[in-house]
Amino acid sequence: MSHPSRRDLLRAAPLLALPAVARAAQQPAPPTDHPTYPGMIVRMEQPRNLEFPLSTLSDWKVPTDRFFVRSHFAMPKVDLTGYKLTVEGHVENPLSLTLDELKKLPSVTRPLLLECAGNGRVFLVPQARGLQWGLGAVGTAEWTGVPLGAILERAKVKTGAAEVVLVGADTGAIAADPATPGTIHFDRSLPLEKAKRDEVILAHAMNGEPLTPSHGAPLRAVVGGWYGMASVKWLTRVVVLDRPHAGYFQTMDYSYWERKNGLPEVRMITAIQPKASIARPTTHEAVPAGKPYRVFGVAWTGEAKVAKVEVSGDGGKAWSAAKLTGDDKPFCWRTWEFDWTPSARGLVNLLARCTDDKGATQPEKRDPDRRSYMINHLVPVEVMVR
Ligand SMILES: Nc1nc2c(c(=O)[nH]1)N[C@H]1C(S)=C(S)[C@@H](COP(=O)(O)O)O[C@H]1N2
Ligand SMILES: [Mo]
Repeated sequence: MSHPSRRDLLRAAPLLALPAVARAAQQPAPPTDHPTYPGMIVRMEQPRNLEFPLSTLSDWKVPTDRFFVRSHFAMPKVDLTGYKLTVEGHVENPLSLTLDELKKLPSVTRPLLLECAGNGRVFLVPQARGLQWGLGAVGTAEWTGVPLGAILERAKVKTGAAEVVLVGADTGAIAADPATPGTIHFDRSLPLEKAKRDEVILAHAMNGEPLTPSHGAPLRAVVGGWYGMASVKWLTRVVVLDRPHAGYFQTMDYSYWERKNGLPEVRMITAIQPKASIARPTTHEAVPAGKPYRVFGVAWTGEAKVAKVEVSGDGGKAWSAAKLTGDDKPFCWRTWEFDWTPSARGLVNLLARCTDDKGATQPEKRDPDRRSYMINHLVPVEVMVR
């Protein structure tokens, strides 16, 4: 940061003499966001939506300045001194907690993965509406905060409680069909059983630092095992309901079709599907023939564990097991590698496939009932062997 020179201070002197209100108006707006890695892929300028370039992955943890950003509405300005989290609705003991009070509660630090339900949308054929995410709307970070379950315990959830709605401070209106009913907050619910689980925390720190504005400062939910839309940022209200919530972001949006007795029904998107992504080589990278190349990637799944990752160097005819590396941390991705010695020269389709310990694996073909979400069908990385 540059310090003001004496000249700057002298020039500013007349301003300092102005009444406080006028002075505030003349000052530049405070920085609204943290600096990000220059290699971030900008998927939208306003609101800012940034993709992590997965090829730069070197460790299991993604540094905060490279962690993807997904925001539906303009970033809200949350006044930190007046900030309060309220816990209301179907509870015996409604709460209103300041940030200091929240930080004094017993906290946990744990790594958790976030994946946007639209990650990989750029690979859909035909092209789908929405942000055209490639491989990098996903990341694992270390989060510090209070388990949501502990807060619900303090609020004494009444019997008959069914769901917990998490409400963000951000607001906006979506005009595209289906439109929102005017201006709404971003909100999302969790069934009470999920809300009470250890992997659901209200985080005030990310990778050992206070949350940055774009990642939801001062407080956000992190819902391990579920797609990112459940991890509500800029959290201000927790509303306990005695019935299921049917908010915009779990009906009109972030939903899919499930066929029951041949009848399609709307379901809210919840658990992450298994997926393996190849970080290196990247698309159209030149790979030498006849020499081992270390293919490197990550694999993850939602409410299960990664059991195996397989790699195919011939477009999916033959598969070989990759080596899972690093620690097996719950609700995180697993790094993997594979020594690949390509023989045939020319364009080759390299594929990776994850299977979890519940037997779920990646489909070969895209299921259109998933609309433009939960994208985990096999997508090759085309490389040039020469
Ligand atoms: N309040 C609020 N919370 C939000 C969102 C949002 O737009 N507003 N986007 C959600 C979506 S869709 C995702 S994928 C994650 C992304 O979190 P990140 O920006 O920290 O990567 O935040 C979720 N929480
Ligand atoms: Mo998302």
